[in-house]
Amino acid sequence: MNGAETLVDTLTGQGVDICFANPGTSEMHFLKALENPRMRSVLCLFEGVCTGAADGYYRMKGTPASTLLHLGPGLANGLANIHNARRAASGMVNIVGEHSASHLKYDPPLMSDIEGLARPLSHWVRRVESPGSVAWDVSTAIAKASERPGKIATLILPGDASWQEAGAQPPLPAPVAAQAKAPDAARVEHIARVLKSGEPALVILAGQATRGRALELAGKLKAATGCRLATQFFTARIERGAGRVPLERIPYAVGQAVEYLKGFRHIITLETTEPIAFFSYPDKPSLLKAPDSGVHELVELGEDSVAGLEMLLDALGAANAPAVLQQRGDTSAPSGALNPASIAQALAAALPEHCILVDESLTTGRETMGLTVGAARHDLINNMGGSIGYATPVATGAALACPDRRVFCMVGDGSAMYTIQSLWTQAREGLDITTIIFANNSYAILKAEYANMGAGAPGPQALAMIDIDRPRIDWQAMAKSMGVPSVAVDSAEGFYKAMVASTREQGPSLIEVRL
Ligand SMILES: Cc1ncc(C[n+]2csc(CCOP(=O)(O)OP(=O)(O)O)c2C)c(N)n1
Repeated sequence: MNGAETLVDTLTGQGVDICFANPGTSEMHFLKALENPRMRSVLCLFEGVCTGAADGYYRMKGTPASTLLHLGPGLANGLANIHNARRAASGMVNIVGEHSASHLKYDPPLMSDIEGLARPLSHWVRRVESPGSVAWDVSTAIAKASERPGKIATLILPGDASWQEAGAQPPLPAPVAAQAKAPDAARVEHIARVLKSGEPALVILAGQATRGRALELAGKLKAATGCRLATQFFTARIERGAGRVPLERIPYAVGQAVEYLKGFRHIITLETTEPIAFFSYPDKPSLLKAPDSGVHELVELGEDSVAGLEMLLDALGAANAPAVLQQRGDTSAPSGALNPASIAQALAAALPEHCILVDESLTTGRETMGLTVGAARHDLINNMGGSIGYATPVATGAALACPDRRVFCMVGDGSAMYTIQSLWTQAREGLDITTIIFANNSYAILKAEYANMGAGAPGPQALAMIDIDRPRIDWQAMAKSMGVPSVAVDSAEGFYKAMVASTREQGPSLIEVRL
């Protein structure tokens, strides 16, 4: 086997069996190696789609995908969604093609400092020095990406290391399942005392704590102590809906968040920090809690939330408390004008059991997603890094991770334009994804932020940088050009019906919601 074949063989041998790829000349041997039947190769027409898809795949599967990126510029195109993935603690293995060492000395056009581009957003970067080390190198990359929390591992693969015979490889270390350690017992005892005090406490959950057994245990904690349970405004993945433990959401707007938090004497965190503002503003605080409330870290990022909550419930003698569960909410179909509330109501009515909801709706969904908490059970995914253009790639990766579940991708028209090529991959792979474009022809959030920053009312030049209505984007033509059927709606009942209709057909579809 040559180096590229050894690399792909090692990836699949260690469970990394999907590659989101955008290849170039330096990756032709890698492409040949992708003939390996154990590897699913998915072509993406922009590298930001590759890296965002790897993020979505990890969020749902919990194991890293690989990407194939073309030298420094290909990696650079993928960096914004690597940033979002890193912030979401998603692991991924990036394979970045490179010229052979013998060619680099001539300073060819595509030469760049790949390590320099990769390092700020990767936890681990290595250049393959010879085909003889490729299996070792990629298995180290996989181990790094699989750590808990997940890590960004970037492996640079020069052409000659790809095409030369790899020969015998050193024996690989046995893969070690990532183990999160339990939090410190003294910390848990302290928090038990805080909760026993009866003073108002807010428990903020993130990471692994917003799903599965940890979420159930949090529901018991609430029942036993009367504490409230919340998430930050953005969370990597939440299991929610009727029958699950409901989590409140700390508001996005600084004033609302300060108001929400002011009554809590104690803030207890699991895999997150105390709430902070998304941006700094001239006259608003960065830290959102009341100055006299205490912050107590129960579980650090990378520690085991299940163990931490079990220890805490034991310390409180509350292991057998029943969890507080969400009741089915109002899931009647709405009618009338489209607005954030009627849109959320339509979602609550139409979301099918077990679906996945990727949210990049910005102003359209910001205040109203609470209305969907009593919908059928679903997973909700948010953007953790604030770099827009994450949703359609993440939806693509989530659909590949969970082929039996429909994915709904709510995305503002401005955000959608960053990575709209995802639709093409969705059509090609036949993925069950409903993309919902909120077409307000504007970067609406920036209008509010203009005022929040104290800049007053935007003048015509500023507005021209915020409105995206000239020319108007033709979403249905866009979808058609990439092989995705679409419908446009301008009423709440029309949106609801389109949502339901999309679940009856296989493959991707797009709903343009005209606002
Ligand atoms: C990579 C990147 N570029 C620019 C921004 C700044 N930004 C934040 S929101 C936004 C516009 C979003 O518009 P849209 O998705 O249509 O949502 P709306 O605000 O209209 O609800 C922009 C440009 C960003 N967050 N990330």
